[in-house]
Amino acid sequence: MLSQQELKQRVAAAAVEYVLPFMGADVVLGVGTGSTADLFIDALALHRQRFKGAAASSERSAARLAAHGIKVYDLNEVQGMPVYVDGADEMDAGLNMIKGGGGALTREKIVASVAERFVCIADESKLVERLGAFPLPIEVIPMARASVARRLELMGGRPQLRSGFVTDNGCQILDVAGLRIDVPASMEAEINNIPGVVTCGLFAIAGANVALLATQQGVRELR
Ligand code: ABF
Repeated sequence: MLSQQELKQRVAAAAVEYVLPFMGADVVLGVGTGSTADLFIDALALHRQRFKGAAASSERSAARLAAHGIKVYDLNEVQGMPVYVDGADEMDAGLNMIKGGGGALTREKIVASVAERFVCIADESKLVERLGAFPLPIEVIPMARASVARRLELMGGRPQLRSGFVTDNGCQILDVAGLRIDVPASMEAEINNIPGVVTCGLFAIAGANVALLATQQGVRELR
């Protein structure tokens, strides 16, 4: 029986294999945030001579990349990337995701938006029938925290401030339990429109293009 850590290690290695053909001297790779993304960064480092550098979705990932000698680019210096590799907190069969457990959802969504394809790497525990068991992270402008929370309660949610946490962008996060997410893209659009919301942790309007899922029987590729 493989542990969750071993499953994450296997999917991180599989992600490097997946990315190899996209590498090149002028290629910048998009890199996500989280414990699985950390293992991907560690595995990617062995191939750092094969690509130009990386754009990171958090200061945490930027530091890890730099520590491996991988050049980290400001996204403003990057016109395009063939691939963005990142984890998720939940994913459904349509490759819609809930992300943001690590608090990096805004930069994750930004960097992902610049890449041609989003490769989600996860262990099998992340695949769910319907999104929402994991409280939905929403990054908010601090002055709008209470007003956004009231709107989310009207939607059936139970918002909780992630206490003592400030994002890389100087904002705060509401973790919202209890939302009934029947159509992820519709709810993402609705929440995006609440004044004061910076980023909704639903990645459905633009979900993953490919998912590599580590299972006890090996790594599955979902499209
Ligand atoms: C990141 O991956 C975050 O959005 C999310 O919180 C995190 C969870 O993945 P892991 O289980 O790998 O830490 O993209």
